[in-house]
Amino acid sequence: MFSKYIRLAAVVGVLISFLEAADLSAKVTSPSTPGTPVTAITSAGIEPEEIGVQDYYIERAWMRNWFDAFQTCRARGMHLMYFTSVKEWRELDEYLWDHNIDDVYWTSGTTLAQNYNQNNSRKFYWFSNGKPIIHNLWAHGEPNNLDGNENCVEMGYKRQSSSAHRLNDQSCYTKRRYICRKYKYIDTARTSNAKIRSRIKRP
Ligand SMILES: [Ca+2]
Repeated sequence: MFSKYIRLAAVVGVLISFLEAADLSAKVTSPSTPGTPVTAITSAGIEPEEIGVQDYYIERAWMRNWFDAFQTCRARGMHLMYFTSVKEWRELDEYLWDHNIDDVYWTSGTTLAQNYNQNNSRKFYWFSNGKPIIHNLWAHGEPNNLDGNENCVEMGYKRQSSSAHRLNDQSCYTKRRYICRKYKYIDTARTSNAKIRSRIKRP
């Protein structure tokens, strides 16, 4: 009689072991979500700063490669930095110095979509608005395509007390801080020049 119970217990034990093994196997072989889970980047807590007549977000903490910086700005409803005039560049340049937050920042300038591997015909564009970089904002001796690998545009690499944050071509995988630009509609017919001037910081 007892041997019958012992055999029954043994069978139950084997069955439990089998189920545990099957469960473990299921955990190991269950399909995982492709890619690495990431925390969504949102505009929450992001406060753009008004500089001149534009709004910018100046990243003070995180450093990212150019692609990551571009994507992060878009995720926040903004665009990686671009300039439409020398005046815009100068206003931002002065703001960074005046607020002691100057660093090296990614802009959306790039030659990746052009003949970037041909040094004698390299053309740079603002990737955020598709316009060519026509203003001479380059630092002295730049763009120099060092090691044939500098296809993205940063500002501030050779910064000095004057003409601080000029442009430099840099490897797109270098990690930098970055500046996002928030599209701001300006009704020029309604906004007087006096009002614009009053909002532009003067040294
Ligand atoms: Ca360079």
